[in-house]
Amino acid sequence: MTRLPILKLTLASLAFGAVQSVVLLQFDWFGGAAASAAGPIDLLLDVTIVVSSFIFAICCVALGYALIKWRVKPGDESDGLPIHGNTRLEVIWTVIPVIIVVALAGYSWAVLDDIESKDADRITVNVYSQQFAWTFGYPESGNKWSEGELHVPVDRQIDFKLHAQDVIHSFWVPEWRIKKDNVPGITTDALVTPDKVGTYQLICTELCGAGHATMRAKVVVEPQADYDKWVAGLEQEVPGGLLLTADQALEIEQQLQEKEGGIEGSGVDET
Ligand SMILES: [Cu+2]
Repeated sequence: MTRLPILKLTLASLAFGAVQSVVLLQFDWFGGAAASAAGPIDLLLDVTIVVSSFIFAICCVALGYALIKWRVKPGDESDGLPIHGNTRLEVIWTVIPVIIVVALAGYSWAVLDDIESKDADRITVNVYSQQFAWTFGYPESGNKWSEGELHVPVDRQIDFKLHAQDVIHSFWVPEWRIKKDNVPGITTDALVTPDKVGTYQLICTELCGAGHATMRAKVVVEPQADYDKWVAGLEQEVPGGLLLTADQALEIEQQLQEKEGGIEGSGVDET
């Protein structure tokens, strides 16, 4: 049996992996960054790209070497070797990927734990989503609300409480990186600390119906003083119906019907 040129294969894999990493890291995968979570998340992605590049390189070099080295000779009609298995090889190619996956999972966990830690001075903003519009409630400012336009102060952690009035929607401002589903019947949280003043777009990223592509809202990140002034200028309070989840609204409607109509309201037999 021929011995493998381990040194050459290793060098080829390292070279291929390094070139691929350098090429892939040139792309601006996520675009502009405007929240404190963007740095750690982008670094995590870069590390994953580099690790994946070297794994891909090892596979390609091994496959390429085997294809060239053990290519069948012209006229060779014989069978291949009756190889049954190789326990040592199988242990190695199980243990190494497990170590890599566990390490990356641990790193991801640490990043998530870091970006989801709550600041003491965070503010809460309610996000209401429905086909096909976004509205926002500011519970710490007299429960005022704005339609289609979200304002938040810069360098302050915002605890977005996400609500859905009809179907599942998803809250995503690309520059903030965080993306979270709005689910009917429950309230989900997204913690974001915007760190750059500017105007961004909130995009629904859950296919929610015919108008999904148009389901966007303007996001304005501004200094605290400007934010305070803007919220103070809002006139309307959050309408009662929006404060309810779709299930709660349905329950109340049913209760009202039962009170009003007796038998016809409840429909089902009551014996
Ligand atoms: Cu939507």
